[in-house]
Amino acid sequence: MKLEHIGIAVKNLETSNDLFKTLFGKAHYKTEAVESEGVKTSFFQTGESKIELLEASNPDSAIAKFIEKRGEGIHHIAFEVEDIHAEMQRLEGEGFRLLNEKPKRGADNKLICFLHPKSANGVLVELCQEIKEA
Ligand code: CMX
Repeated sequence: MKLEHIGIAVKNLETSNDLFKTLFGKAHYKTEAVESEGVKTSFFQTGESKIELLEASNPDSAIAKFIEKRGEGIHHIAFEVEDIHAEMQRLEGEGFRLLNEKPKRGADNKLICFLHPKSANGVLVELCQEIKEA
């Protein structure tokens, strides 16, 4: 598995885009709203991996709940896999708790699946596989 990105929950995407632009010395390369997850996101390229900033776009979203409970900060780490279906089956067989039965469509042209942090030493893990259009 390759570290694809680290997701960081933020209160205000615009303000944080400026902050991380200053940190990295370059701007984010895209923003994207994922309605199904209730988030607005932006992506920065950092070497081979990325940083994804996440702002809640509705009060019931996972990001809104996370910020309310724990404040801003690292929300998840995402690993790129070749075959997400096979990895989901393998990891479920190893005792990890999958948060979705089937891969769903996430930001940045990916099929994604989350593993519950309680089954991964307190870390919310995302598996992702690039969607290759036929
Ligand atoms: N990292 C580590 N621990 C987390 C966490 C996170 N991101 N989010 C919640 N937790 C902890 C909670 O603090 C809680 O711990 P305690 O019981 O010790 O207090 C525990 O996990 C369980 O929390 P919960 O109240 O049962 O569940 P929540 O309603 O907070 O949901 C989670 C947590 C992970 C199941 C839910 O956020 C989820 O399904 N996430 C997957 C989807 C997602 O995160 N989408 C947003 C990103 C989308 C994108 O990248 O595009």
